[in-house]
Amino acid sequence: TFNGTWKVDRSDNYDKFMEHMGVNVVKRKLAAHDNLKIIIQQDGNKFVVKESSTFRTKNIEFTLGVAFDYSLADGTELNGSWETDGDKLVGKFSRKDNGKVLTTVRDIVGGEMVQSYSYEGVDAKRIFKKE
Ligand code: MYR
Repeated sequence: TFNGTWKVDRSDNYDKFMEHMGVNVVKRKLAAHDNLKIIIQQDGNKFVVKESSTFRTKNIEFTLGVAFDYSLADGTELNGSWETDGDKLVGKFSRKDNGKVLTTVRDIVGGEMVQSYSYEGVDAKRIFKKE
């Protein structure tokens, strides 16, 4: 289950990933230490996600398989949805500015939540520990 409070512990290739997304160096430096915390509450197909970081606090509600809007901390707007694939959550989102697709997967591995991101052939991961 994904329910709980997750704090980012470490990231893999996140700077390169953001660079590929077009995030400028100043924001990338800040994002490297964003202290991202994600509180996930799942009730059947419905999710409430409370996101907080040094950039912002945000509440997101969505239903599996139903598209919703989401904006990244730098203002980039996405639209897409999460679905389940076995024990994983798979998100497929499109950028509104260029139509390109960002896919993301959440998986629990050894008690940690691993979120991987893929955009235009560049992959990154952020790994969260449960609080
Ligand atoms: C949520 O479940 O947390 C809300 C919806 C998340 C949508 C997709 C997140 C992609 C984040 C990519 C970060 C890359 C920054 C350049």
